[in-house]
Amino acid sequence: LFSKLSWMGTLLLGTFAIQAQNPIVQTYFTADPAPMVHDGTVYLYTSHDEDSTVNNFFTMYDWRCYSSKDMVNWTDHGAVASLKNFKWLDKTNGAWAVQCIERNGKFYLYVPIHGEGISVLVADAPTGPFRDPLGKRLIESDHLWQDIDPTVAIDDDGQAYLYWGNPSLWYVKLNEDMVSYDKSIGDNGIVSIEMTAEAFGAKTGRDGKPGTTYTEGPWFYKRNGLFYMVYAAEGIPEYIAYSTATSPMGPWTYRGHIMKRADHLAFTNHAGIIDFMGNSYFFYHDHSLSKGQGFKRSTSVEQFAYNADGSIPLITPTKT
Ligand code: FUB
Repeated sequence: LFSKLSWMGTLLLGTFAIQAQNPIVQTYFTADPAPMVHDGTVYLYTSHDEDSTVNNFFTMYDWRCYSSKDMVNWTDHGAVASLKNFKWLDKTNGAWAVQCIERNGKFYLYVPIHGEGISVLVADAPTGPFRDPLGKRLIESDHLWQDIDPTVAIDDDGQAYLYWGNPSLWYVKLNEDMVSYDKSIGDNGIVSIEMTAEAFGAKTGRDGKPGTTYTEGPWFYKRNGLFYMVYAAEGIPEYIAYSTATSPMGPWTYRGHIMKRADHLAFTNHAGIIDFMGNSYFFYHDHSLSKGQGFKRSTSVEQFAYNADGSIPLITPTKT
Protein backbone atom coordinates (compact mmCIF):
# COMPACT_ATOMS: atom_id res chain seq x y z
CA LEU A 1 0.00 0.00 0.00
CA PHE A 2 2.69 2.47 1.06
CA SER A 3 4.50 2.42 -2.27
CA LYS A 4 1.29 3.09 -4.20
CA LEU A 5 0.64 6.38 -2.47
CA SER A 6 1.59 9.89 -3.41
CA TRP A 7 2.50 10.35 0.21
CA MET A 8 4.65 13.32 1.12
CA GLY A 9 5.70 12.65 4.68
CA THR A 10 9.20 12.36 6.07
CA LEU A 11 10.85 9.47 7.85
CA LEU A 12 11.80 10.66 11.32
CA LEU A 13 13.60 8.40 13.79
CA GLY A 14 11.45 5.42 12.92
CA THR A 15 8.20 7.32 13.01
CA PHE A 16 6.30 8.88 10.13
CA ALA A 17 5.40 12.54 9.91
CA ILE A 18 2.16 12.60 8.00
CA GLN A 19 1.01 15.75 6.31
CA ALA A 20 -2.34 17.06 7.42
CA GLN A 21 -4.31 16.53 4.26
CA ASN A 22 -7.31 14.26 4.32
CA PRO A 23 -7.23 11.40 4.84
CA ILE A 24 -4.70 12.14 7.54
CA VAL A 25 -3.38 8.57 7.63
CA GLN A 26 -2.37 7.42 4.18
CA THR A 27 -0.10 4.50 5.02
CA TYR A 28 -2.72 2.20 6.57
CA PHE A 29 -6.45 1.85 6.32
CA THR A 30 -7.74 3.27 9.60
CA ALA A 31 -11.29 3.64 10.89
CA ASP A 32 -13.35 4.64 13.92
CA PRO A 33 -11.09 7.56 14.96
CA ALA A 34 -11.00 8.23 18.70
CA PRO A 35 -8.95 11.32 19.58
CA MET A 36 -7.72 12.00 23.13
CA VAL A 37 -6.06 15.23 24.28
CA HIS A 38 -3.37 14.67 26.89
CA ASP A 39 -0.54 16.90 28.00
CA GLY A 40 -0.59 19.22 24.98
CA THR A 41 -0.80 16.37 22.50
CA VAL A 42 -3.59 14.81 20.48
CA TYR A 43 -3.44 11.02 20.59
CA LEU A 44 -5.54 9.52 17.85
CA TYR A 45 -6.53 5.88 18.37
CA THR A 46 -7.97 4.06 15.40
CA SER A 47 -9.13 0.66 14.43
CA HIS A 48 -7.27 -0.80 11.46
CA ASP A 49 -8.75 -2.32 8.30
CA GLU A 50 -6.31 -4.87 6.89
CA ASP A 51 -5.15 -4.52 3.28
CA SER A 52 -6.45 -8.05 2.57
CA THR A 53 -10.08 -8.49 3.45
CA VAL A 54 -11.23 -11.94 4.59
CA ASN A 55 -14.74 -13.08 3.58
CA ASN A 56 -15.56 -9.60 2.28
CA PHE A 57 -16.13 -8.34 5.83
CA PHE A 58 -14.35 -6.18 8.40
CA THR A 59 -10.88 -7.66 8.82
CA MET A 60 -9.40 -6.01 11.89
CA TYR A 61 -6.68 -7.41 14.13
CA ASP A 62 -5.21 -4.47 16.05
CA TRP A 63 -5.57 -0.88 17.17
CA ARG A 64 -3.22 1.89 16.06
CA CYS A 65 -2.17 5.20 17.61
CA TYR A 66 -1.00 8.47 16.07
CA SER A 67 -0.08 11.69 17.83
CA SER A 68 0.25 15.34 16.94
CA LYS A 69 1.13 18.54 18.76
CA ASP A 70 -0.19 20.82 16.02
CA MET A 71 -2.85 18.87 14.08
CA VAL A 72 -0.57 19.09 11.05
CA ASN A 73 2.36 16.76 11.69
CA TRP A 74 1.41 13.28 12.89
CA THR A 75 3.63 10.62 14.39
CA ASP A 76 2.73 6.98 13.80
CA HIS A 77 3.11 4.92 16.99
CA GLY A 78 2.11 1.73 15.25
CA ALA A 79 -0.24 -0.94 16.56
CA VAL A 80 -0.36 -0.20 20.30
CA ALA A 81 -2.70 -3.10 21.11
CA SER A 82 -4.13 -6.12 19.36
CA LEU A 83 -6.38 -9.11 19.92
CA LYS A 84 -3.23 -10.93 21.05
CA ASN A 85 -3.32 -8.82 24.24
CA PHE A 86 -6.20 -11.02 25.40
CA LYS A 87 -4.80 -14.43 26.30
CA TRP A 88 -8.29 -15.79 27.00
CA LEU A 89 -9.55 -14.87 23.55
CA ASP A 90 -10.00 -17.61 20.97
CA LYS A 91 -10.47 -15.22 18.04
CA THR A 92 -8.20 -13.67 15.44
CA ASN A 93 -10.56 -11.07 13.93
CA GLY A 94 -12.84 -8.39 15.38
CA ALA A 95 -10.74 -5.50 16.75
CA TRP A 96 -13.45 -2.88 16.31
CA ALA A 97 -13.85 0.72 17.48
CA VAL A 98 -11.64 1.76 20.39
CA GLN A 99 -11.46 4.70 22.82
CA CYS A 100 -8.75 5.67 25.31
CA ILE A 101 -9.03 7.83 28.44
CA GLU A 102 -6.55 8.87 31.13
CA ARG A 103 -7.23 8.64 34.85
CA ASN A 104 -4.75 9.06 37.70
CA GLY A 105 -1.81 8.70 35.33
CA LYS A 106 -3.04 5.48 33.74
CA PHE A 107 -4.46 5.06 30.26
CA TYR A 108 -7.52 2.88 29.79
CA LEU A 109 -8.22 1.53 26.34
CA TYR A 110 -11.82 0.34 25.94
CA VAL A 111 -12.17 -2.06 23.06
CA PRO A 112 -14.96 -4.12 21.56
CA ILE A 113 -14.08 -7.49 20.12
CA HIS A 114 -16.82 -8.27 17.67
CA GLY A 115 -19.03 -11.00 19.10
CA GLU A 116 -17.05 -11.05 22.35
CA GLY A 117 -18.31 -7.88 24.02
CA ILE A 118 -16.29 -5.06 25.52
CA SER A 119 -12.94 -5.33 27.28
CA VAL A 120 -10.36 -2.96 28.70
CA LEU A 121 -6.58 -2.66 28.54
CA VAL A 122 -4.41 -0.42 30.72
CA ALA A 123 -1.01 1.23 30.29
CA ASP A 124 1.24 3.73 32.04
CA ALA A 125 1.67 5.78 28.86
CA PRO A 126 -0.75 6.72 26.05
CA THR A 127 1.13 4.61 23.55
CA GLY A 128 1.40 1.57 25.79
CA PRO A 129 2.50 -1.07 26.39
CA PHE A 130 -1.07 -2.10 27.22
CA ARG A 131 -1.89 -5.05 29.46
CA ASP A 132 -5.09 -6.91 30.21
CA PRO A 133 -5.91 -6.19 33.89
CA LEU A 134 -8.91 -8.50 34.16
CA GLY A 135 -8.12 -11.62 32.16
CA LYS A 136 -11.74 -11.60 30.98
CA ARG A 137 -14.15 -9.19 29.31
CA LEU A 138 -15.21 -6.04 31.18
CA ILE A 139 -18.93 -5.86 30.37
CA GLU A 140 -20.77 -8.91 31.63
CA SER A 141 -23.84 -8.92 29.38
CA ASP A 142 -25.85 -11.52 27.50
CA HIS A 143 -25.93 -9.46 24.28
CA LEU A 144 -22.29 -9.74 23.24
CA TRP A 145 -22.89 -9.20 19.51
CA GLN A 146 -24.51 -5.85 20.23
CA ASP A 147 -21.75 -4.80 22.61
CA ILE A 148 -19.63 -2.67 20.28
CA ASP A 149 -18.31 0.88 20.07
CA PRO A 150 -17.47 1.85 23.67
CA THR A 151 -17.19 5.57 24.45
CA VAL A 152 -16.09 6.92 27.80
CA ALA A 153 -15.99 10.23 29.67
CA ILE A 154 -15.41 11.34 33.26
CA ASP A 155 -17.82 13.93 34.68
CA ASP A 156 -16.57 16.85 36.79
CA ASP A 157 -17.59 15.00 39.98
CA GLY A 158 -15.23 12.15 39.06
CA GLN A 159 -17.90 9.68 37.96
CA ALA A 160 -16.92 7.90 34.74
CA TYR A 161 -19.54 6.66 32.30
CA LEU A 162 -19.00 4.05 29.61
CA TYR A 163 -21.63 4.07 26.86
CA TRP A 164 -21.82 1.62 23.94
CA GLY A 165 -24.10 -0.39 21.69
CA ASN A 166 -25.67 -1.22 18.34
CA PRO A 167 -28.62 -0.76 17.91
CA SER A 168 -29.37 -0.23 21.59
CA LEU A 169 -27.47 2.20 23.77
CA TRP A 170 -26.31 1.16 27.21
CA TYR A 171 -24.09 2.60 29.90
CA VAL A 172 -22.34 1.57 33.07
CA LYS A 173 -20.99 3.77 35.84
CA LEU A 174 -17.34 2.82 36.03
CA ASN A 175 -15.75 2.61 39.44
CA GLU A 176 -12.71 4.75 40.27
CA ASP A 177 -10.46 1.86 39.14
CA MET A 178 -11.96 2.17 35.61
CA VAL A 179 -11.93 -1.63 35.21
CA SER A 180 -15.08 -2.46 37.19
CA TYR A 181 -18.51 -0.89 37.47
CA ASP A 182 -21.34 -0.22 39.87
CA LYS A 183 -23.48 -3.37 39.80
CA SER A 184 -26.24 -1.86 41.95
CA ILE A 185 -27.97 -0.02 39.10
CA GLY A 186 -29.80 -1.24 35.96
CA ASP A 187 -29.50 -4.90 35.02
CA ASN A 188 -26.53 -6.01 37.11
CA GLY A 189 -24.97 -2.60 36.49
CA ILE A 190 -25.96 -2.18 32.83
CA VAL A 191 -28.46 0.62 32.20
CA SER A 192 -30.46 0.54 28.98
CA ILE A 193 -31.28 3.92 27.43
CA GLU A 194 -34.85 4.34 26.25
CA MET A 195 -34.67 4.80 22.48
CA THR A 196 -37.36 7.36 21.76
CA ALA A 197 -37.84 9.70 18.80
CA GLU A 198 -37.44 12.67 21.15
CA ALA A 199 -34.06 11.34 22.25
CA PHE A 200 -32.57 10.09 18.97
CA GLY A 201 -34.81 11.22 16.10
CA ALA A 202 -37.56 9.25 14.40
CA LYS A 203 -37.20 6.78 11.58
CA THR A 204 -39.29 3.97 10.20
CA GLY A 205 -37.51 0.64 10.37
CA ARG A 206 -37.23 -1.84 7.50
CA ASP A 207 -40.02 -3.78 9.19
CA GLY A 208 -42.24 -0.69 8.94
CA LYS A 209 -42.16 -0.16 12.71
CA PRO A 210 -41.21 3.19 14.26
CA GLY A 211 -37.62 3.41 15.47
CA THR A 212 -34.92 5.97 16.07
CA THR A 213 -32.03 7.15 13.92
CA TYR A 214 -29.43 5.84 16.39
CA THR A 215 -27.39 2.95 14.99
CA GLU A 216 -23.91 2.75 16.52
CA GLY A 217 -20.60 4.52 17.07
CA PRO A 218 -21.54 6.77 20.02
CA TRP A 219 -19.11 9.50 21.02
CA PHE A 220 -19.94 10.78 24.51
CA TYR A 221 -18.46 13.93 26.02
CA LYS A 222 -19.19 16.98 28.13
CA ARG A 223 -18.59 20.55 27.00
CA ASN A 224 -19.59 23.76 28.79
CA GLY A 225 -21.96 21.85 31.08
CA LEU A 226 -23.77 20.07 28.24
CA PHE A 227 -23.45 16.33 27.50
CA TYR A 228 -23.19 15.28 23.87
CA MET A 229 -23.96 11.93 22.28
CA VAL A 230 -22.70 11.99 18.71
CA TYR A 231 -23.49 8.81 16.76
CA ALA A 232 -23.71 7.02 13.44
CA ALA A 233 -27.32 7.18 12.27
CA GLU A 234 -29.50 4.94 10.16
CA GLY A 235 -27.59 3.30 7.28
CA ILE A 236 -26.64 2.02 4.83
CA PRO A 237 -24.84 4.39 4.34
CA GLU A 238 -24.75 5.95 7.77
CA TYR A 239 -24.67 9.65 8.53
CA ILE A 240 -23.63 11.38 11.76
CA ALA A 241 -26.23 12.89 14.10
CA TYR A 242 -26.26 13.93 17.73
CA SER A 243 -28.29 14.38 20.88
CA THR A 244 -27.61 16.38 24.03
CA ALA A 245 -28.54 16.15 27.68
CA THR A 246 -28.03 18.16 30.85
CA SER A 247 -27.20 14.96 32.78
CA PRO A 248 -24.73 12.24 31.75
CA MET A 249 -27.54 9.72 32.15
CA GLY A 250 -30.01 11.63 29.95
CA PRO A 251 -32.78 12.18 29.11
CA TRP A 252 -31.36 12.85 25.66
CA THR A 253 -32.76 15.35 23.16
CA TYR A 254 -32.24 14.82 19.45
CA ARG A 255 -30.38 17.76 17.83
CA GLY A 256 -30.08 16.71 14.18
CA HIS A 257 -27.41 15.99 11.57
CA ILE A 258 -23.69 16.78 11.80
CA MET A 259 -22.38 15.07 8.67
CA LYS A 260 -24.73 13.96 5.93
CA ARG A 261 -24.27 11.01 3.63
CA ALA A 262 -21.99 11.60 0.66
CA ASP A 263 -20.80 9.38 -2.17
CA HIS A 264 -17.16 9.52 -1.08
CA LEU A 265 -17.99 8.44 2.49
CA ALA A 266 -18.01 4.77 3.47
CA PHE A 267 -21.19 2.80 4.25
CA THR A 268 -20.24 3.23 7.91
CA ASN A 269 -19.20 6.44 9.57
CA HIS A 270 -17.87 6.97 13.08
CA ALA A 271 -17.09 10.27 14.78
CA GLY A 272 -14.71 11.54 17.45
CA ILE A 273 -14.66 15.16 18.62
CA ILE A 274 -12.12 17.20 20.61
CA ASP A 275 -11.18 20.74 21.48
CA PHE A 276 -7.47 21.37 21.08
CA MET A 277 -5.48 24.60 21.27
CA GLY A 278 -8.61 26.74 21.00
CA ASN A 279 -10.12 24.92 18.03
CA SER A 280 -12.69 22.16 17.68
CA TYR A 281 -12.08 19.11 15.49
CA PHE A 282 -14.41 16.48 14.07
CA PHE A 283 -12.76 13.16 13.14
CA TYR A 284 -14.56 10.63 10.93
CA HIS A 285 -13.76 8.02 8.33
CA ASP A 286 -14.37 7.71 4.61
CA HIS A 287 -13.40 5.30 1.83
CA SER A 288 -11.38 7.75 -0.26
CA LEU A 289 -7.98 6.02 0.05
CA SER A 290 -9.33 2.65 -1.11
CA LYS A 291 -11.43 4.32 -3.80
CA GLY A 292 -14.75 3.11 -2.51
CA GLN A 293 -14.07 -0.06 -0.52
CA GLY A 294 -16.17 0.11 2.62
CA PHE A 295 -14.04 -2.40 4.52
CA LYS A 296 -10.93 -0.31 3.83
CA ARG A 297 -11.56 3.03 5.43
CA SER A 298 -9.44 6.06 6.19
CA THR A 299 -9.46 8.65 8.94
CA SER A 300 -10.15 12.27 8.10
CA VAL A 301 -10.67 15.40 10.19
CA GLU A 302 -12.45 18.74 9.80
CA GLN A 303 -12.03 21.82 11.96
CA PHE A 304 -15.32 23.41 12.99
CA ALA A 305 -16.79 25.96 15.41
CA TYR A 306 -19.69 25.32 17.76
CA ASN A 307 -22.62 27.69 17.45
CA ALA A 308 -23.05 30.14 20.34
CA ASP A 309 -25.76 27.95 21.92
CA GLY A 310 -23.47 24.90 21.92
CA SER A 311 -25.09 23.26 18.92
CA ILE A 312 -22.88 21.66 16.28
CA PRO A 313 -23.09 22.99 12.71
CA LEU A 314 -23.43 20.79 9.67
CA ILE A 315 -19.91 19.73 8.70
CA THR A 316 -18.97 19.08 5.08
CA PRO A 317 -16.46 16.26 4.54
CA THR A 318 -13.40 17.02 2.45
CA LYS A 319 -13.70 15.38 -0.96
CA THR A 320 -10.33 14.07 -2.09
O1 FUB B 1 -15.13 -0.70 12.46
C1 FUB B 1 -16.10 -1.70 12.69
C2 FUB B 1 -17.44 -1.10 12.88
O2 FUB B 1 -17.81 -0.29 11.77
C3 FUB B 1 -17.52 -0.14 14.04
O3 FUB B 1 -17.61 -0.79 15.25
C4 FUB B 1 -18.71 0.65 13.67
O4 FUB B 1 -18.86 1.84 14.40
C5 FUB B 1 -18.48 0.88 12.21
O5 FUB B 1 -17.62 1.97 12.00
